Amino acid sequence: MYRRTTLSHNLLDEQRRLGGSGSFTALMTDILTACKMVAHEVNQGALVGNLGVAGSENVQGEEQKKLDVLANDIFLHMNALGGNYAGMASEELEDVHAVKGSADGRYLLLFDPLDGSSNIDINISVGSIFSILRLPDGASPNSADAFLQPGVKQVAAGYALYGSSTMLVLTTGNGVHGYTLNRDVGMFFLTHRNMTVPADTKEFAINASRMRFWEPPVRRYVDECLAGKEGPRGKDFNMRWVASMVAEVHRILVRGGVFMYPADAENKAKGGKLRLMYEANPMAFIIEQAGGMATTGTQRIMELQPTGLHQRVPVILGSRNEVERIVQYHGDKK
Ligand code: AHM
Ligand code: MG
Repeated sequence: MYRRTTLSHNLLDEQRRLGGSGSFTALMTDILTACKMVAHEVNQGALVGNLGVAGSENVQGEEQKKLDVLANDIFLHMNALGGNYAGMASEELEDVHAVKGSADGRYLLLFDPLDGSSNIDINISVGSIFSILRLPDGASPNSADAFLQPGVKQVAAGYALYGSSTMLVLTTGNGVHGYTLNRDVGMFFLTHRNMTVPADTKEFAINASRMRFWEPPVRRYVDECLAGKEGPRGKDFNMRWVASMVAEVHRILVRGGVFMYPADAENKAKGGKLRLMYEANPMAFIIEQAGGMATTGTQRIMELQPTGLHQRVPVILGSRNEVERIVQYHGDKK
């Protein structure tokens, strides 16, 4: 371990390479601190009374867990301290959160402080997802309009995975690297350099309890996978569903696969299940930087023009050849 690079050093290298002022490095350091604090709270669990519901609902009408609220407070507080962000937006807040006293803040932070909330109480992996945008010239961080930029404009995106170990996976548009937290030292060390999604896979992830709502292209893809060696694909597939997008994306980055939360007959009116600005876009950026693909089925996720802070979109991402096949099935409409 002692010969490994730390995330802080890699950020400084990147700053030198880009000739930056240091504010990006500083804001990333604040995110790392927030993630370490959330990791600590998740890890403490029932010992400090962190499990269970908070007794409130978020803007999406979803029941908040105590750790959702705590993780949101940690993100808001830690990332405001450095004065690098002009504003923030969170899954847990209806409106944008302008950062007071940060007239010089040039960046916007969007985050899901604790994704996979249904897994909190059962000690299964959860994570934090974040996306960083520039504050457009002349825009006000008090208005959602400043945040409504397509995913291709992201400066950086990443997630923290609170699993059997805590990891931070990050892209600044120059590949994807993974870092593992040494809790005793309190630092993230580079453990996964240049993460790459294999183009082919024999593994897919979808919530199959929604099968009755699926549209024909998704149903066709899954049916063909399930038919195995005897079917048109000529090989057996395995299936996974953690119900934590961070864990699913991490698995795909490590060994390939496809993750789908498609639009279906039940969720179509809402646009899908997952949120574009702080779930789909950052994960799409990471997956594309690792050589994979991320689509709604008919459009590249990162090219969507957002219309709302909490907009939902269909998400199909992962191994390139499989995602291309699913896109083709959407074109065929069979
Ligand atoms: P959350 O942000 O409220 O936790 O919801 C997002 C999560 C994703 O992590 C996961 O892929 C999906 O919701 C699971 O959905 P389902 O409950 O249908 O299995
Ligand atoms: Mg979420």
